[in-house]
Amino acid sequence: MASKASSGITVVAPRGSSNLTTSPVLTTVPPSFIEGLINKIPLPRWALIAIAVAAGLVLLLFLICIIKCCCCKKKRKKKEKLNLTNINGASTTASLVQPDLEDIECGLEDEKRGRLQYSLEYDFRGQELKVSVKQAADLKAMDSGGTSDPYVIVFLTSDIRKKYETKVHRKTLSPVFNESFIFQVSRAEVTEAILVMQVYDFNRFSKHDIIGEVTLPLVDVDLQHVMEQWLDLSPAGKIEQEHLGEICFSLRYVPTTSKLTVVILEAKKLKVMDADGLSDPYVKVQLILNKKKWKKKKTTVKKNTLSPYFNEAFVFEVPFNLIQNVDLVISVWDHDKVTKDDQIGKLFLSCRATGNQLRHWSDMLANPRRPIAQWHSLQPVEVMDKTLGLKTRFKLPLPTS
Ligand SMILES: [Ca+2]
Ligand SMILES: [Ca+2]
Repeated sequence: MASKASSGITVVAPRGSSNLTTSPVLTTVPPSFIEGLINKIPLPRWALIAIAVAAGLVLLLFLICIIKCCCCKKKRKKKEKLNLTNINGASTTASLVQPDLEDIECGLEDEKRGRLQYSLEYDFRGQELKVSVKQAADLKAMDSGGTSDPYVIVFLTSDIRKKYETKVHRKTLSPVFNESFIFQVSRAEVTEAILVMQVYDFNRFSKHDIIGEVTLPLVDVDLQHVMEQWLDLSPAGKIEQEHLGEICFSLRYVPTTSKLTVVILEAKKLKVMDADGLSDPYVKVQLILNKKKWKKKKTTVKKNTLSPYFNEAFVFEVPFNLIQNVDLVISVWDHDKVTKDDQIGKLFLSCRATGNQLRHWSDMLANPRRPIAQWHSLQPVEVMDKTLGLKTRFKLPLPTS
């Protein structure tokens, strides 16, 4: 006679059988806990196995999904961008803290660098050379997106410290600049000078790449006439540049609380200032209001290094009505035990700054409450002081800060 067990498995118990040991129902051995549980479920065993396999697959898919989502989030964070309008009304694009993916070099070596159109005009009476950067075409793509963010640096070898910079044109290989720059240069000097126009690719968080340059010895140019022409860019590196180092810091401004926070993060490739081939750098953070020194703070000294890591934050109170008139001056110094400390280089950010510095300042103002980090190249001290209109040797009376 067949009796149906609760598990749905039919067992046969021979009626009247006295020999219990040969009974097919081995009830003397108690089933394990899991076995008991399985027996309680009113489904056939194959169905249970199928369900278990399906559940395992679902779990595996779920895990794969979680891992994939995590990776995507990281990528998205890197690519996160904000379209801003800077204070001049020109549209700039900035990503915060994380580097632009487009700014990662694509690393392809291509012979063609592109061409540059410019014009020259020398005013013999005023002893002024007017250089107009017109446009560029077929520029080499420096970013992984197949584009570049070009701008042009213009200088004369007679005074390589006096440099002009055009605006950055984002994501284009044929930018139209139409910007003119005036160099005060005497007749005697002009024939010995070489005009250098370097086309760079802007990168927010890494070094700007040089796309190519045009070098033009002015002795070969007939300055009696206005000249306009296209020239192919050649590989850069002919003109030696003074390298003072680079510095990375973040800026954050909260208009409602009037707090300007400057975090000095790190510096690299600093100029060697000491006989041992190293320097002892520290950073001064200074605010200038209406060309007068206003507030000043400095980091600790990092001994014997050319790539110091600071990560030191400074908070200044700057009311919103004054932020347009303030210059933020960042200077890197070398500490010396016996002699006076030397300045390695400096730069300033404000509404009257240019190029990279103006961009960082505008991005800060366009993104209240957000810290925005960026690398900057240090500039020669004398040039910056001249631009700021500050006296280098004589200290102005300091207003109490
Ligand atoms: Ca770029
Ligand atoms: Ca030193």
